Amino acid sequence: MALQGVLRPGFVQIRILDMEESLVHYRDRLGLDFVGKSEDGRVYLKAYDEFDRHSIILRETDEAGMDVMGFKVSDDSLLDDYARRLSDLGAEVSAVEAGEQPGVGRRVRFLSPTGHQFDLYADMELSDNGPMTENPDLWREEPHGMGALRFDHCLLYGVDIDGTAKLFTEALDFSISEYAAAPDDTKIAVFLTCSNKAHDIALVRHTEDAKFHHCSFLLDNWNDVGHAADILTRYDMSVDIGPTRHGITRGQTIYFFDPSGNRNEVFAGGYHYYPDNPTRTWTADQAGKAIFYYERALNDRFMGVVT
Ligand code: M3P
Ligand code: FE
Repeated sequence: MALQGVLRPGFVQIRILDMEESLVHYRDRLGLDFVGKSEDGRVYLKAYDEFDRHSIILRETDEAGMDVMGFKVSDDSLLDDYARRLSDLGAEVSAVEAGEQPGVGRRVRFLSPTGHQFDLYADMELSDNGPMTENPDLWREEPHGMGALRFDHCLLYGVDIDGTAKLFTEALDFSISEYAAAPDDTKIAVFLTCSNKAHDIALVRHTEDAKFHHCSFLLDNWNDVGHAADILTRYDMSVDIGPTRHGITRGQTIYFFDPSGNRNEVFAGGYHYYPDNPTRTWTADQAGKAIFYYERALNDRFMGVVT
């Protein structure tokens, strides 16, 4: 196996204001499967094409946003090495005990300079409702709602995006696939990958730390992005922008809000990244095209509304 180390975003724990309406949104509209509820009230969901037990965790509280984003690592023996590399670079590192989330092993937690919490973990139980493995059909149960295949990435906002990007590149071996910079070379947005995907996490410079811009789910194709748009209108859901396309990453996309005001994205496509690829760059005067390739203009709500 060539792909080792940090494999992919594995989970995100999202703060929501009302569990019942959030379940309608994430289960019935996005099309995730309900996995279970823990004693503390958190609800666990997964997308139909994911093998692991869960990927989305909803925690009911009085303020929307993201608690923590978890990355799955190929082997438990790597966790202590990552913890040391992160703390050598000045990150605050702590341990989360096995079982804090049902079916999940020990986690290494770190706080980034932009004020976001991230976890690294190597072990999560397999779902008994994951993709078939023997003579596999396309799916065990036909996809419902928007038909989200998997949790794909998050975009996070904060002040010191260079500091957070440095942790991901120097301690966790991510690559910068693409970035946008101001005329003085200050980075405005950084797209980072640990895989063959155009991005696994993205950061945008912002005046406030610890902000959540969106979590994103993969769809199969452009027609499914259109189907997602049909669902958004049918159920009178709050749309941000789209269907459209990104210049950065080239994904075909639509953005909308969950009932608590957290932004979600569903997308299809995007290029394949290899670690020997040169970094793609965008200048600030082309930021409109970079973000919305068809509109070629930014939208204040997209840039300004975060949880
Ligand atoms: C994406 C994506 C910026 C760009 C967002 C791009 C700067 O969400 O999935 O490619 O907000
Ligand atoms: Fe995105």
